[in-house]
Amino acid sequence: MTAGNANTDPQEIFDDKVAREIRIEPKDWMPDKYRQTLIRQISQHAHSEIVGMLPEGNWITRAPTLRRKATLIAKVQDEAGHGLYLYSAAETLNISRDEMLAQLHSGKAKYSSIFNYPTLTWADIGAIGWLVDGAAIMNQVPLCRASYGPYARAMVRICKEESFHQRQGFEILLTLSRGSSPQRHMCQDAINRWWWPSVMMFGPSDDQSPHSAQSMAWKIKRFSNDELRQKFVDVCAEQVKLLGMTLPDKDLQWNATTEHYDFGPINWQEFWDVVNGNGPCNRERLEARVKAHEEGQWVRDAAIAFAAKQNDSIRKKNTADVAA
Ligand code: BYC
Repeated sequence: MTAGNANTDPQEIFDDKVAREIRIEPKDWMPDKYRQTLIRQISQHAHSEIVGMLPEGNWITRAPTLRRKATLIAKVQDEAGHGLYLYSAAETLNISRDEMLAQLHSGKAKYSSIFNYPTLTWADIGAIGWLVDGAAIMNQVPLCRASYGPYARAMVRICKEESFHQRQGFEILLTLSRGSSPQRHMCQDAINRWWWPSVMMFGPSDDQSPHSAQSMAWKIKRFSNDELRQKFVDVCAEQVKLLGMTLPDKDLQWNATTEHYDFGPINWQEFWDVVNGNGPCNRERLEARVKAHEEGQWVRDAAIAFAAKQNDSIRKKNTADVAA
């Protein structure tokens, strides 16, 4: 596009903005498939944050010390906040929050596979922080540069908070790894159970990922699923040494040629079983979500009534001001 020769073709204006790294904003024209892709990804991301509160919430009453309890409550509360920023970002694409929640509750919309695994011991809270939040950071930092403005801006704060979450998880594991023999065993056992599901979080391999190519062309995604997965493996393979623990992969080995860690085959059958609703906790998670939504109806009603009352008193004050 050249100055003085204003382009009026909406598709060309959109393509030009994406090419020049100018953010797409809610009132800009965008291709319908771009809008739908963003609604799909952002709403699924929001659902993951909200469902992700459940496995951790399970440990708030059983956290071993007051400090651990306070930290875990703060982390779970952060995740509620992440869900809210993301639902708000998705709403700018012309979908209501009620519609998104209905899609989650009916099983139509996905949420991250990782939250369909159980949290069996306190060490699982450490493993979730280190591995699950670690994988989330790897995936989400590039999303701060996503082409859609509201999503990219929401991700900045989310990533800052995820970084705190990851450290609290690692610190829990570090404490256990320096503890008694049962504590060390619990630490290794949690790593063993959470490792492969965390590796799967990045989604199907690139040749099996139907959305990646288009999402990368639109600059929603900046790295492919496999690229991010490899970065994650490389980081964790080093960090696990600080814990004096191991990752449960006999094929994990530094490759001096590629300058990356090689790793063993991923059980994609397990991944798709979990994604398709047949993981260890899918049913339990969805039931808990629907129950919380139904039981929270009075809170939503009260909030709406309070907002209406406030609007009414502002309106009355404005009328009185005009009359005075
Ligand atoms: N689980 O073509 P693909 C968090 C689906 S929150 C379930 O590669 P795309 C945290 C995918 O949706 C973590 N489904 O898709 C929260 C698609 O199905 P549909 C969540 C998965 O979108 C609380 C199909 O497989 N993070 O970390 O290009 C506490 C084909 O996949 C998964 C985000 O949501 C999965 N793991 O790439 C602690 C980040 N993977 O929609 C931590 C934002 C793939 O066609 N999302 N599928 O029915 C993304 O970056 C991308 O959407 C993905 C998938 C990389 C996840």
